[in-house]
Amino acid sequence: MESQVDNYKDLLSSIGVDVEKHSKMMKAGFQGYKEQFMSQENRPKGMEYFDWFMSEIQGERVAEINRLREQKKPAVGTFCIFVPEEIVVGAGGACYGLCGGSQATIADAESELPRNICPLIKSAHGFKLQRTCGYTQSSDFIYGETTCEAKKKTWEILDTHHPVHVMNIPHMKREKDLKLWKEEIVDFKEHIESVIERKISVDEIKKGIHIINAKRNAMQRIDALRGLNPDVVPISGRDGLLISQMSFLDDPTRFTQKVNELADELEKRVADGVSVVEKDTPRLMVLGTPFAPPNWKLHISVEESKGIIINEESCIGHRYYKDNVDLDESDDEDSLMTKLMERYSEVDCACFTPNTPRIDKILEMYKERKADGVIYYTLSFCHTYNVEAHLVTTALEKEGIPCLVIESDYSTEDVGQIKTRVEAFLESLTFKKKAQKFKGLK
Ligand code: BJ8
Repeated sequence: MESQVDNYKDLLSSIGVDVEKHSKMMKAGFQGYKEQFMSQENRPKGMEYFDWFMSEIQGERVAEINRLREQKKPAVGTFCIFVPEEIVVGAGGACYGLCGGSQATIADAESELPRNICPLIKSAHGFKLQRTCGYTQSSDFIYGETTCEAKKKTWEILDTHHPVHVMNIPHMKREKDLKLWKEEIVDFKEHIESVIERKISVDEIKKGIHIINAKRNAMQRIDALRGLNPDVVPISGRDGLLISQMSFLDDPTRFTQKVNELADELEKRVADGVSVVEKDTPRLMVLGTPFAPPNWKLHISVEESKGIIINEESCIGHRYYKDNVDLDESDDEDSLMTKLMERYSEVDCACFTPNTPRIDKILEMYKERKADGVIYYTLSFCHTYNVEAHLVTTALEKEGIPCLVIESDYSTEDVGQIKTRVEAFLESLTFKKKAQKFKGLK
Protein backbone atom coordinates (compact mmCIF):
# COMPACT_ATOMS: atom_id res chain seq x y z
CA MET A 1 0.00 0.00 0.00
CA GLU A 2 1.26 3.48 -0.86
CA SER A 3 0.11 7.08 -0.32
CA GLN A 4 -2.39 7.92 -3.07
CA VAL A 5 -1.70 11.64 -2.92
CA ASP A 6 -0.30 11.90 -6.47
CA ASN A 7 -3.66 10.83 -7.95
CA TYR A 8 -5.17 14.11 -6.73
CA LYS A 9 -2.64 16.63 -8.04
CA ASP A 10 -5.21 18.57 -10.13
CA LEU A 11 -7.65 18.92 -7.26
CA LEU A 12 -4.94 19.82 -4.75
CA SER A 13 -3.44 22.43 -7.02
CA SER A 14 -6.93 23.93 -7.65
CA ILE A 15 -7.32 24.56 -3.90
CA GLY A 16 -3.90 26.17 -3.66
CA VAL A 17 -1.80 23.31 -2.26
CA ASP A 18 1.93 23.41 -3.03
CA VAL A 19 1.66 20.07 -4.80
CA GLU A 20 5.34 19.13 -5.00
CA LYS A 21 6.20 19.90 -1.39
CA HIS A 22 2.94 18.31 -0.21
CA SER A 23 3.53 15.12 -2.18
CA LYS A 24 7.03 14.67 -0.75
CA MET A 25 5.79 15.28 2.79
CA MET A 26 2.82 12.93 2.52
CA LYS A 27 4.84 10.12 0.98
CA ALA A 28 7.47 10.38 3.72
CA GLY A 29 4.70 10.48 6.32
CA PHE A 30 3.02 7.37 4.93
CA GLN A 31 6.33 5.52 4.88
CA GLY A 32 6.76 6.34 8.59
CA TYR A 33 3.20 5.15 9.22
CA LYS A 34 3.87 1.85 7.47
CA GLU A 35 6.97 1.26 9.57
CA GLN A 36 5.40 2.21 12.87
CA PHE A 37 1.85 0.89 12.47
CA MET A 38 1.48 -1.64 9.70
CA SER A 39 4.44 -3.68 10.94
CA GLN A 40 2.76 -4.47 14.29
CA GLU A 41 2.14 -8.13 14.99
CA ASN A 42 -1.23 -9.55 15.96
CA ARG A 43 -3.05 -6.39 14.81
CA PRO A 44 -6.87 -6.47 14.64
CA LYS A 45 -8.12 -6.96 11.09
CA GLY A 46 -10.40 -3.93 11.48
CA MET A 47 -7.32 -1.68 11.42
CA GLU A 48 -7.02 -2.34 7.66
CA TYR A 49 -9.67 0.30 7.09
CA PHE A 50 -7.50 2.85 8.90
CA ASP A 51 -4.50 1.85 6.77
CA TRP A 52 -6.60 2.59 3.69
CA PHE A 53 -7.75 5.88 5.20
CA MET A 54 -4.15 6.87 5.93
CA SER A 55 -3.21 6.20 2.31
CA GLU A 56 -6.05 8.51 1.23
CA ILE A 57 -5.81 11.02 4.05
CA GLN A 58 -4.71 13.88 1.77
CA GLY A 59 -6.36 12.37 -1.31
CA GLU A 60 -9.85 10.90 -1.44
CA ARG A 61 -10.94 12.44 1.87
CA VAL A 62 -9.94 15.92 0.70
CA ALA A 63 -11.78 15.21 -2.58
CA GLU A 64 -14.91 14.22 -0.62
CA ILE A 65 -14.83 17.49 1.31
CA ASN A 66 -14.48 19.46 -1.89
CA ARG A 67 -17.41 17.61 -3.45
CA LEU A 68 -19.49 18.78 -0.47
CA ARG A 69 -18.32 22.33 -1.01
CA GLU A 70 -19.43 22.18 -4.64
CA GLN A 71 -22.93 21.46 -3.28
CA LYS A 72 -22.66 24.54 -1.06
CA LYS A 73 -22.23 22.49 2.11
CA PRO A 74 -19.99 24.00 4.82
CA ALA A 75 -16.36 22.90 5.30
CA VAL A 76 -14.95 23.98 8.66
CA GLY A 77 -11.39 23.38 9.89
CA THR A 78 -10.66 23.39 13.62
CA PHE A 79 -7.92 23.13 16.23
CA CYS A 80 -10.08 22.52 19.26
CA ILE A 81 -12.82 20.23 20.52
CA PHE A 82 -15.03 23.16 21.52
CA VAL A 83 -16.35 23.47 17.98
CA PRO A 84 -20.03 22.40 17.91
CA GLU A 85 -19.48 20.10 14.96
CA GLU A 86 -23.07 18.83 15.20
CA ILE A 87 -24.24 22.04 13.50
CA VAL A 88 -21.81 21.70 10.58
CA VAL A 89 -22.51 17.99 10.09
CA GLY A 90 -26.27 18.56 10.43
CA ALA A 91 -26.06 21.08 7.57
CA GLY A 92 -24.55 18.29 5.45
CA GLY A 93 -21.01 19.64 5.69
CA ALA A 94 -17.66 18.50 7.03
CA CYS A 95 -15.94 19.59 10.23
CA TYR A 96 -12.38 18.34 10.67
CA GLY A 97 -9.13 18.90 12.55
CA LEU A 98 -6.41 20.72 10.65
CA CYS A 99 -2.81 19.59 10.22
CA GLY A 100 -0.76 20.64 13.23
CA GLY A 101 1.36 17.75 14.48
CA SER A 102 4.50 18.00 12.38
CA GLN A 103 7.91 19.51 12.97
CA ALA A 104 8.33 20.03 9.20
CA THR A 105 6.35 23.29 9.09
CA ILE A 106 7.65 24.95 12.25
CA ALA A 107 10.63 26.80 10.78
CA ASP A 108 8.31 28.56 8.30
CA ALA A 109 5.86 29.45 11.06
CA GLU A 110 8.67 31.08 13.03
CA SER A 111 8.92 33.73 10.30
CA GLU A 112 5.68 35.15 11.79
CA LEU A 113 5.36 33.65 15.26
CA PRO A 114 7.72 33.62 18.25
CA ARG A 115 9.86 30.54 18.83
CA ASN A 116 8.74 30.01 22.40
CA ILE A 117 5.09 29.09 21.89
CA CYS A 118 3.38 25.71 21.66
CA PRO A 119 4.47 23.52 18.70
CA LEU A 120 0.85 22.69 17.82
CA ILE A 121 0.10 26.31 17.02
CA LYS A 122 3.35 26.85 15.15
CA SER A 123 2.97 23.66 13.15
CA ALA A 124 -0.60 24.52 12.16
CA HIS A 125 0.34 28.07 11.17
CA GLY A 126 3.29 26.71 9.18
CA PHE A 127 1.01 24.36 7.23
CA LYS A 128 -0.97 27.39 6.10
CA LEU A 129 2.14 29.36 5.14
CA GLN A 130 3.55 26.38 3.23
CA ARG A 131 0.17 25.43 1.75
CA THR A 132 0.82 21.78 2.55
CA CYS A 133 -2.44 20.76 4.26
CA GLY A 134 -5.31 19.83 1.94
CA TYR A 135 -7.78 20.30 4.82
CA THR A 136 -6.70 23.85 5.62
CA GLN A 137 -6.87 24.74 1.93
CA SER A 138 -10.39 23.24 1.68
CA SER A 139 -11.86 25.19 4.60
CA ASP A 140 -14.50 27.87 4.11
CA PHE A 141 -13.21 29.18 7.37
CA ILE A 142 -11.05 28.09 10.27
CA TYR A 143 -12.67 27.90 13.67
CA GLY A 144 -10.55 29.61 16.31
CA GLU A 145 -11.19 29.90 20.05
CA THR A 146 -9.93 31.91 22.95
CA THR A 147 -8.65 29.01 25.03
CA CYS A 148 -5.00 29.97 25.38
CA GLU A 149 -2.99 33.14 24.86
CA ALA A 150 -0.90 31.87 21.98
CA LYS A 151 -3.86 30.61 19.98
CA LYS A 152 -5.90 33.73 20.60
CA LYS A 153 -3.25 36.02 19.14
CA THR A 154 -2.28 33.63 16.35
CA TRP A 155 -5.83 33.79 14.94
CA GLU A 156 -5.30 37.47 14.14
CA ILE A 157 -2.23 36.59 12.08
CA LEU A 158 -3.73 33.46 10.55
CA ASP A 159 -6.76 35.51 9.50
CA THR A 160 -4.50 37.51 7.18
CA HIS A 161 -3.93 34.23 5.24
CA HIS A 162 -7.27 32.40 5.62
CA PRO A 163 -10.67 33.41 7.06
CA VAL A 164 -10.92 32.66 10.78
CA HIS A 165 -14.08 32.76 12.92
CA VAL A 166 -13.23 33.11 16.61
CA MET A 167 -15.52 31.77 19.34
CA ASN A 168 -15.11 33.39 22.72
CA ILE A 169 -14.82 30.44 25.12
CA PRO A 170 -15.13 31.68 28.70
CA HIS A 171 -12.52 30.56 31.23
CA MET A 172 -14.94 30.04 34.10
CA LYS A 173 -18.24 28.17 34.25
CA ARG A 174 -20.47 30.50 36.24
CA GLU A 175 -24.03 31.14 35.08
CA LYS A 176 -23.07 34.35 33.28
CA ASP A 177 -20.22 32.52 31.51
CA LEU A 178 -22.52 29.75 30.34
CA LYS A 179 -24.96 32.34 29.04
CA LEU A 180 -22.18 33.88 26.95
CA TRP A 181 -21.15 30.41 25.76
CA LYS A 182 -24.63 29.68 24.47
CA GLU A 183 -24.68 33.00 22.62
CA GLU A 184 -21.37 32.09 21.02
CA ILE A 185 -22.83 28.79 19.76
CA VAL A 186 -25.75 30.66 18.23
CA ASP A 187 -23.27 33.07 16.66
CA PHE A 188 -21.29 30.12 15.24
CA LYS A 189 -24.46 28.70 13.67
CA GLU A 190 -25.30 32.07 12.16
CA HIS A 191 -21.79 32.36 10.78
CA ILE A 192 -22.19 29.03 8.98
CA GLU A 193 -25.57 30.18 7.69
CA SER A 194 -23.91 33.26 6.24
CA VAL A 195 -21.32 31.08 4.48
CA ILE A 196 -23.86 28.69 2.94
CA GLU A 197 -26.43 31.48 2.42
CA ARG A 198 -29.37 29.67 3.97
CA LYS A 199 -30.88 28.84 7.35
CA ILE A 200 -30.03 25.61 9.17
CA SER A 201 -33.22 23.93 10.41
CA VAL A 202 -33.96 22.36 13.79
CA ASP A 203 -34.22 18.95 12.13
CA GLU A 204 -30.77 19.37 10.59
CA ILE A 205 -29.25 20.22 13.95
CA LYS A 206 -30.95 17.20 15.52
CA LYS A 207 -29.66 15.00 12.72
CA GLY A 208 -26.14 16.33 13.30
CA ILE A 209 -26.46 15.56 17.02
CA HIS A 210 -27.56 11.98 16.26
CA ILE A 211 -24.60 11.45 13.91
CA ILE A 212 -22.00 12.80 16.34
CA ASN A 213 -23.55 11.05 19.37
CA ALA A 214 -23.28 7.76 17.45
CA LYS A 215 -19.63 8.51 16.66
CA ARG A 216 -18.83 9.24 20.30
CA ASN A 217 -20.67 6.06 21.38
CA ALA A 218 -18.52 3.97 19.05
CA MET A 219 -15.36 5.58 20.44
CA GLN A 220 -16.52 4.96 24.00
CA ARG A 221 -16.78 1.25 23.09
CA ILE A 222 -13.14 1.17 21.95
CA ASP A 223 -12.09 3.05 25.07
CA ALA A 224 -13.82 0.51 27.33
CA LEU A 225 -12.33 -2.43 25.43
CA ARG A 226 -8.84 -0.94 25.66
CA GLY A 227 -8.96 -0.22 29.33
CA LEU A 228 -11.53 -2.14 31.30
CA ASN A 229 -10.22 -5.70 30.95
CA PRO A 230 -7.08 -5.88 33.11
CA ASP A 231 -5.87 -9.22 31.69
CA VAL A 232 -6.49 -8.61 27.98
CA VAL A 233 -5.53 -5.58 25.89
CA PRO A 234 -7.02 -6.31 22.46
CA ILE A 235 -5.42 -3.40 20.57
CA SER A 236 -2.18 -1.46 20.86
CA GLY A 237 -2.07 2.02 22.36
CA ARG A 238 -0.76 3.52 19.13
CA ASP A 239 -3.72 2.07 17.19
CA GLY A 240 -6.10 3.35 19.87
CA LEU A 241 -4.58 6.80 19.49
CA LEU A 242 -4.74 6.60 15.69
CA ILE A 243 -8.50 5.93 15.84
CA SER A 244 -8.98 9.06 17.95
CA GLN A 245 -6.82 11.06 15.57
CA MET A 246 -8.81 9.88 12.54
CA SER A 247 -12.09 10.72 14.25
CA PHE A 248 -11.26 14.35 13.49
CA LEU A 249 -10.80 13.75 9.77
CA ASP A 250 -13.04 10.99 8.50
CA ASP A 251 -16.65 11.18 7.40
CA PRO A 252 -18.46 10.63 10.74
CA THR A 253 -21.02 8.09 9.52
CA ARG A 254 -18.48 5.88 7.76
CA PHE A 255 -16.08 6.25 10.67
CA THR A 256 -18.77 5.16 13.16
CA GLN A 257 -19.57 2.07 11.13
CA LYS A 258 -15.90 1.07 10.87
CA VAL A 259 -15.21 1.74 14.55
CA ASN A 260 -18.23 -0.34 15.56
CA GLU A 261 -17.02 -3.20 13.35
CA LEU A 262 -13.61 -2.95 15.00
CA ALA A 263 -15.23 -2.88 18.46
CA ASP A 264 -17.13 -6.10 17.60
CA GLU A 265 -13.82 -7.71 16.68
CA LEU A 266 -12.17 -6.47 19.87
CA GLU A 267 -15.06 -7.80 21.95
CA LYS A 268 -14.41 -11.22 20.48
CA ARG A 269 -10.70 -10.86 21.17
CA VAL A 270 -11.43 -10.07 24.80
CA ALA A 271 -13.78 -13.06 25.08
CA ASP A 272 -11.13 -15.31 23.49
CA GLY A 273 -8.30 -13.81 25.58
CA VAL A 274 -6.41 -12.47 22.54
CA SER A 275 -4.12 -9.73 23.83
CA VAL A 276 -1.49 -7.67 22.01
CA VAL A 277 0.73 -7.72 25.12
CA GLU A 278 1.85 -10.29 27.63
CA LYS A 279 0.04 -10.64 30.93
CA ASP A 280 1.40 -8.26 33.61
CA THR A 281 2.61 -5.66 31.07
CA PRO A 282 2.40 -2.28 32.88
CA ARG A 283 -0.80 -0.48 31.83
CA LEU A 284 -0.53 3.29 31.55
CA MET A 285 -2.92 6.18 31.15
CA VAL A 286 -1.65 9.33 29.43
CA LEU A 287 -2.93 12.70 30.64
CA GLY A 288 -2.58 16.11 29.09
CA THR A 289 -2.38 17.98 25.81
CA PRO A 290 -3.57 16.68 22.44
CA PHE A 291 -1.52 14.40 20.15
CA ALA A 292 -2.09 15.70 16.62
CA PRO A 293 -0.91 13.25 13.94
CA PRO A 294 1.86 12.31 13.25
CA ASN A 295 2.85 12.92 16.87
CA TRP A 296 3.21 9.28 17.93
CA LYS A 297 6.54 9.41 19.69
CA LEU A 298 5.35 8.89 23.27
CA HIS A 299 3.16 5.90 22.41
CA ILE A 300 5.90 4.31 20.39
CA SER A 301 8.48 4.89 23.13
CA VAL A 302 6.19 3.24 25.68
CA GLU A 303 5.37 0.28 23.47
CA GLU A 304 8.98 -0.26 22.44
CA SER A 305 9.84 -0.28 26.13
CA LYS A 306 7.27 -3.04 26.83
CA GLY A 307 4.50 -1.00 28.35
CA ILE A 308 0.99 -0.37 27.01
CA ILE A 309 -1.12 2.79 26.90
CA ILE A 310 -4.76 2.00 27.60
CA ASN A 311 -6.31 5.47 27.44
CA GLU A 312 -5.58 9.10 26.54
CA GLU A 313 -7.07 11.66 28.93
CA SER A 314 -6.60 14.19 26.17
CA CYS A 315 -8.64 16.12 23.61
CA ILE A 316 -7.48 13.63 21.00
CA GLY A 317 -8.89 10.93 23.24
CA HIS A 318 -11.28 10.64 26.15
CA ARG A 319 -12.02 14.36 26.58
CA TYR A 320 -13.41 14.40 23.02
CA TYR A 321 -15.80 11.44 23.22
CA LYS A 322 -16.73 11.13 26.90
CA ASP A 323 -19.98 13.16 26.72
CA ASN A 324 -22.96 13.09 24.37
CA VAL A 325 -25.57 15.76 23.71
CA ASP A 326 -28.78 14.96 25.53
CA LEU A 327 -31.57 15.20 22.95
CA ASP A 328 -34.51 14.48 25.25
CA GLU A 329 -37.28 17.08 25.17
CA SER A 330 -35.40 19.33 22.75
CA ASP A 331 -37.71 20.30 19.96
CA ASP A 332 -36.92 23.92 19.35
CA GLU A 333 -33.76 25.72 18.40
CA ASP A 334 -33.30 27.47 21.72
CA SER A 335 -33.35 24.24 23.74
CA LEU A 336 -30.98 22.57 21.25
CA MET A 337 -28.53 25.44 21.70
CA THR A 338 -28.81 25.00 25.48
CA LYS A 339 -28.14 21.26 25.20
CA LEU A 340 -25.10 21.89 23.01
CA MET A 341 -23.76 24.44 25.50
CA GLU A 342 -24.33 22.01 28.38
CA ARG A 343 -22.46 19.26 26.58
CA TYR A 344 -19.52 21.41 25.52
CA SER A 345 -19.15 22.99 28.93
CA GLU A 346 -18.46 19.51 30.34
CA VAL A 347 -15.08 19.57 28.55
CA ASP A 348 -12.47 19.83 31.31
CA CYS A 349 -9.72 21.69 29.47
CA ALA A 350 -6.99 23.26 31.59
CA CYS A 351 -8.03 26.68 30.24
CA PHE A 352 -10.73 26.72 32.97
CA THR A 353 -10.31 27.93 36.48
CA PRO A 354 -11.04 26.09 38.66
CA ASN A 355 -10.83 22.78 36.81
CA THR A 356 -11.28 20.27 39.63
CA PRO A 357 -13.71 18.00 37.70
CA ARG A 358 -10.71 17.04 35.55
CA ILE A 359 -8.83 15.73 38.57
CA ASP A 360 -11.87 13.83 39.86
CA LYS A 361 -12.33 12.27 36.43
CA ILE A 362 -8.67 11.20 36.20
CA LEU A 363 -8.83 9.46 39.59
CA GLU A 364 -12.11 7.76 38.69
CA MET A 365 -10.77 6.55 35.34
CA TYR A 366 -7.56 5.32 36.90
CA LYS A 367 -9.40 3.21 39.43
CA GLU A 368 -11.93 1.85 36.91
CA ARG A 369 -9.13 0.78 34.59
CA LYS A 370 -6.91 -0.67 37.30
CA ALA A 371 -4.01 1.12 35.63
CA ASP A 372 -0.46 0.80 36.97
CA GLY A 373 0.67 4.38 36.43
CA VAL A 374 0.20 7.57 34.44
CA ILE A 375 2.29 9.77 32.19
CA TYR A 376 1.44 13.46 32.41
CA TYR A 377 2.33 14.77 28.97
CA THR A 378 2.41 18.41 27.93
CA LEU A 379 3.50 20.14 24.79
CA SER A 380 6.28 22.63 25.48
CA PHE A 381 5.08 26.12 26.35
CA CYS A 382 1.50 25.01 27.02
CA HIS A 383 1.19 27.01 30.21
CA THR A 384 -2.29 25.92 31.27
CA TYR A 385 -1.55 22.18 31.20
CA ASN A 386 1.97 22.69 32.51
CA VAL A 387 0.81 24.67 35.53
CA GLU A 388 -2.18 22.40 36.16
CA ALA A 389 0.31 19.49 36.32
CA HIS A 390 1.13 20.52 39.89
CA LEU A 391 -2.48 20.13 41.03
CA VAL A 392 -2.94 16.86 39.18
CA THR A 393 0.30 15.26 40.34
CA THR A 394 -0.38 16.31 43.95
CA ALA A 395 -3.77 14.55 43.79
CA LEU A 396 -2.14 11.49 42.22
CA GLU A 397 0.55 11.42 44.89
CA LYS A 398 -2.07 11.51 47.65
CA GLU A 399 -3.63 8.39 46.13
CA GLY A 400 -0.25 6.69 45.75
CA ILE A 401 -0.48 6.69 41.93
CA PRO A 402 2.90 6.58 40.16
CA CYS A 403 3.34 9.39 37.66
CA LEU A 404 5.97 10.42 35.14
CA VAL A 405 5.85 14.00 33.82
CA ILE A 406 7.05 14.59 30.27
CA GLU A 407 7.19 17.89 28.42
CA SER A 408 8.07 17.66 24.75
CA ASP A 409 7.68 19.17 21.29
CA TYR A 410 7.58 17.66 17.81
CA SER A 411 11.32 17.34 17.23
CA THR A 412 13.05 13.97 17.35
CA GLU A 413 15.87 15.37 19.50
CA ASP A 414 14.47 14.14 22.81
CA VAL A 415 13.34 10.68 21.67
CA GLY A 416 16.32 8.97 23.31
CA GLN A 417 15.84 10.86 26.54
CA ILE A 418 12.08 10.11 26.63
CA LYS A 419 12.77 6.44 26.03
CA THR A 420 15.29 6.27 28.87
CA ARG A 421 12.86 7.92 31.29
CA VAL A 422 9.95 5.73 30.15
CA GLU A 423 12.06 2.58 30.52
CA ALA A 424 13.06 3.51 34.07
CA PHE A 425 9.43 4.30 34.94
CA LEU A 426 8.19 1.01 33.51
CA GLU A 427 10.88 -0.89 35.38
CA SER A 428 9.74 0.64 38.66
CA LEU A 429 6.11 -0.26 37.86
CA THR A 430 7.04 -3.84 37.02
CA PHE A 431 8.93 -4.10 40.28
CA LYS A 432 5.95 -2.68 42.18
CA LYS A 433 3.56 -5.10 40.45
CA LYS A 434 5.74 -8.07 41.37
CA ALA A 435 5.97 -6.90 44.98
CA GLN A 436 2.18 -6.45 45.17
CA LYS A 437 1.64 -9.90 43.71
CA PHE A 438 4.02 -11.33 46.25
CA LYS A 439 2.03 -9.68 49.02
CA GLY A 440 -1.24 -10.82 47.40
CA LEU A 441 -2.44 -7.26 46.75
CA LYS A 442 -3.02 -7.53 42.95
S1 BJ8 B 1 -10.14 21.89 24.70
S2 BJ8 B 1 -6.65 21.27 25.25
S3 BJ8 B 1 -8.10 21.20 22.02
S4 BJ8 B 1 -7.72 24.25 23.85
S5 BJ8 B 1 -2.75 25.18 21.66
S6 BJ8 B 1 -3.97 24.83 25.00
S7 BJ8 B 1 -1.55 22.57 23.72
S8 BJ8 B 1 -0.68 25.96 24.33
S9 BJ8 B 1 -4.83 22.46 22.19
FE1 BJ8 B 1 -6.66 22.38 23.34
FE2 BJ8 B 1 -9.21 22.87 22.96
FE3 BJ8 B 1 -8.22 22.83 25.44
FE4 BJ8 B 1 -8.46 20.62 24.09
FE5 BJ8 B 1 -1.86 24.23 25.16
FE6 BJ8 B 1 -0.96 24.46 22.72
FE7 BJ8 B 1 -2.78 26.16 23.64
FE8 BJ8 B 1 -3.43 23.66 23.17
